[in-house]
Amino acid sequence: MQEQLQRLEKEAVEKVSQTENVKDLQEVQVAYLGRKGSITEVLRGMGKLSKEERPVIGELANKVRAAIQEAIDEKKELLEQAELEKQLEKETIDVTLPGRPVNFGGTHILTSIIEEIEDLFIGLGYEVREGPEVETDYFNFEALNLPQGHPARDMQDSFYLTNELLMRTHTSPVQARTMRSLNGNEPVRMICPGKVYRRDSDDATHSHQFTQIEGLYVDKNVRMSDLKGTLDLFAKKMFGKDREIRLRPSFFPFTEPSVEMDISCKVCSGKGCSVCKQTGWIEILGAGMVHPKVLEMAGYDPNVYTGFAFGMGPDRIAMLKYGIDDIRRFYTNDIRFLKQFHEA
Ligand code: 2NL
Repeated sequence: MQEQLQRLEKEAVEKVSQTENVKDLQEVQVAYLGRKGSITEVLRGMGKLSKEERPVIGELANKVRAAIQEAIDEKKELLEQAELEKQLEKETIDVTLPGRPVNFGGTHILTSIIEEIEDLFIGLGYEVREGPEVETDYFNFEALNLPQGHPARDMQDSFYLTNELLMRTHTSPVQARTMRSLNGNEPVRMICPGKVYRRDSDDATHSHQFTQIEGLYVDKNVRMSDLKGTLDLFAKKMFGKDREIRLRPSFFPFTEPSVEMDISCKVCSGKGCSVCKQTGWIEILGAGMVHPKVLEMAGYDPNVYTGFAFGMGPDRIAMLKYGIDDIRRFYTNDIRFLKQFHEA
């Protein structure tokens, strides 16, 4: 039995030294020291030994076990060390490699235009206000003097969601809501930018969704000359101080009188060219004095309060400013187009 144990020790230590990974090592451990391992098997035969032999073999068995265990532990540490080194080598980072380029996003050109207009009017004491894109028929039309049956309310032109709800066709309802919330006894100076929706077929100059920015100034003694001065300042700041403006009579249901504003053509300085279609002037926005009915519906006494309003399309302004030929370019997200308006 003594010999058997010594042979097993030699055999086990030999096998341990031959293992190449932790898993094989564990198998050796089970094979010799486990509950059904060879050493355990030998010890089962101890019952047959004499009283004198038993402690001697018992001690030897313990030594053998300890020796095998020690060999396993040592080998395990070696293997683990080797595995760690292999992993570290695999994960080595070459800090001298050039970095991967990071793609930065940028502000959309329409957002830039809107922010430029906002900044200008904030400087004149206006507040920026936003409102819902899903509107009620009342605030989108009725409150703006577009009563039922008005041609602009045609189902053909708007995206109706229910009988009462539609995608707003302009940002004016934000202004109607704001006026309404002030109980008819506070002045209003506000601009409202945002997305608007029309049931149009998309082409180079039409999009079913585009942007609008409107302005509203309501107070006692607001006059047409205030509107003209404000628009002149806007045109010069936005398009250059050598620009002239001209107001032409026009019509909107929510203003009376109504005007359209042109700026003198920068390309030909008013002589006439293809950009201004030989007129020397380019149409920029619509405006007018707020219709007394609109003031009244919002809770303002039109005999005490007057106001002006204007509305323009940032899409059109960006197209004019940068010579963009197709409104759809703003919405089809070709990164090569959008990138042209980012700094560096
Ligand atoms: C255009 C013309 C305009 C307004 C918008 C307005 C709003 C209220 C009351 C009165 Cl709450 N008017 N907005 C007035 C005149 C013209 O927009 O051509 N937009 C692209």
